[in-house]
Amino acid sequence: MDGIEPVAAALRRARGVVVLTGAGVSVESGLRPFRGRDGWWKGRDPTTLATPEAFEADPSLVSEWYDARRLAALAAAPNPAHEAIAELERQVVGAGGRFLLVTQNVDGLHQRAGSVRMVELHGNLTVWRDHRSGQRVTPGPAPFEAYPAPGPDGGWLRPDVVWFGEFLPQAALSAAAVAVASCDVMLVVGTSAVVFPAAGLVGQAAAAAAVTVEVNVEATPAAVGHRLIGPAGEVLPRLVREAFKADPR
Ligand code: BV8
Repeated sequence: MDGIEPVAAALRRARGVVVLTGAGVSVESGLRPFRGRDGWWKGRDPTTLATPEAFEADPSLVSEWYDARRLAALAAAPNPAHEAIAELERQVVGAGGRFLLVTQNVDGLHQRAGSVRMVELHGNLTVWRDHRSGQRVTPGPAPFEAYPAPGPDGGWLRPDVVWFGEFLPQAALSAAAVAVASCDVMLVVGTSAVVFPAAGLVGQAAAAAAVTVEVNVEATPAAVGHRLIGPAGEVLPRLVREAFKADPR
């Protein structure tokens, strides 16, 4: 693949690496992307469902959609892209460098692949909360018996994710901004780069003179210095092998 060597060399030299991921990194695990027809569910566009207004208007439909995604995530397995990112973390940290994975994904697959130094900007599907009290619960592996499911404090259960118009968890966003401000390389993997403030991190990395690299099956609006076009499950293992001559587990 053309262009992989300069990126591998930059990773080898890097003292600080940030990886920003989106739904595309989980496509090869069989999970749907968020945008495009592949992401639609029962004829509905996800961007019209991932809002507090949609939940208030139709709590049954929105919670059924999220429960289907929760069960799909639990049934899915990390793919070579997730594993390569976990290996990259081990290589960078093992060489005394700083590493942070910043994911927009809510499926928990990065953690299951072994990523440790990471933040979830948009929450996590496997945790739900009472929409009135905020009391969190972790539902079992079976589907909810009713939609919306009753919460522990009399409200409806909603997924513990960040909907459009809701604020991101401040600690996660701050950790991401700090890591980006001092990174040498930022990989932008499997994201359409249109959702803020996550997408804004790419410009912040470029402003910090980092080498910015997109890994995607197509070019996106992300203003990066390098583009490695191809499925993340193929590109990332090759990139990590090339950079560290190590085989991701
Ligand atoms: C907020 C919930 C303060 C969980 C999601 C500044 C400018 C403009 C707009 C705004 C701004 N600030 C705030 C906004 C508004 C809004 C926003 O950004 N709107 C956009 C659409 C214009 N942002 C917010 O509301 C955020 N909150 O800022 O609070 C505030 C409050 C009130 C008023 C103003 C400000 C909250 C954002 C979070 C929203 N919640 N999801 C869930 O259901 O999952 S975001 C949603 O999009 C998903 O979580 C997803 O993570 C995220 C990004 O999508 P992607 O991950 O990129 O996925 P997508 O399908 O789009 O793309 C997949 C990519 O993978 C594609 O490029 C594809 O080519 C590629 N691909 C496919 N296969 C592969 C692959 N790549 C590699 N390998 C493959 N095999």
